[in-house]
Amino acid sequence: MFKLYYYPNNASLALHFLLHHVKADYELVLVERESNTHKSADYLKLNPAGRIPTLVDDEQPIFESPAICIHICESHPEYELIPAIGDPKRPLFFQWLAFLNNTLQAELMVRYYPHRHTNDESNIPNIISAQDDRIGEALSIIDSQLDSNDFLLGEKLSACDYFLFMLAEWSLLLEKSPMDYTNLAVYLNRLSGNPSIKAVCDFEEIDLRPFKI
Ligand SMILES: N[C@@H](CCC(=O)N[C@@H](CS)C(=O)NCC(=O)O)C(=O)O
Repeated sequence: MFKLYYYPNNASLALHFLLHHVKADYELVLVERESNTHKSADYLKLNPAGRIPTLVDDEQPIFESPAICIHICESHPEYELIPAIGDPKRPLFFQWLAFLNNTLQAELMVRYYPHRHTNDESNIPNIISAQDDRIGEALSIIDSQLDSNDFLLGEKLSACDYFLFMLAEWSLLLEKSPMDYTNLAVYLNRLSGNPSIKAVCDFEEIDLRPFKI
């Protein structure tokens, strides 16, 4: 039995897609961000970083979304959302998951929370503009990968695609949205019809209309 500590459209979203996809036995626990519950003593016992998400598997809390992502996939290998040990695609799975979390997600965090990265308010517009360029570079790399691939790893859906969909959704507000990239637009439009994405976005009240082409 899994317990996912989540908040709508936060870094828990990709994991919510995965739990839905593998028909896991899971419970959702809403973390009240408005009242800073993620900084409460009880929550910090589960996740000392005070971030969302946390997954509790039986008694074991796990934090960091890529770690949780791999754990969910490996708990349900029959769904093949991660290539098996020995499959040449497995290192590529780790490569893309790391790129999504350590590069694209990290750059988005700076973009949306620029005040955490300067003590001088007047720097904020420069930080945002620099981040838009860096996010654009990451999206271009992904767009090229999708030039001849239906999914990030090739012809088959993996957990990386759910992770990317979450980050693309966060990026919709940028001046150059992911829907402005030729291959990404087709890919995201297709993913927006994925049954787990539809069900979870419906539940978390996330509008999928921007992904229509
Ligand atoms: N590296 C972490 C980052 C998680 C993260 O930054 N979550 C955001 C929500 S999207 C959060 O908890 N923000 C609250 C805060 O930074 O205080 C992960 O991928 O799990």
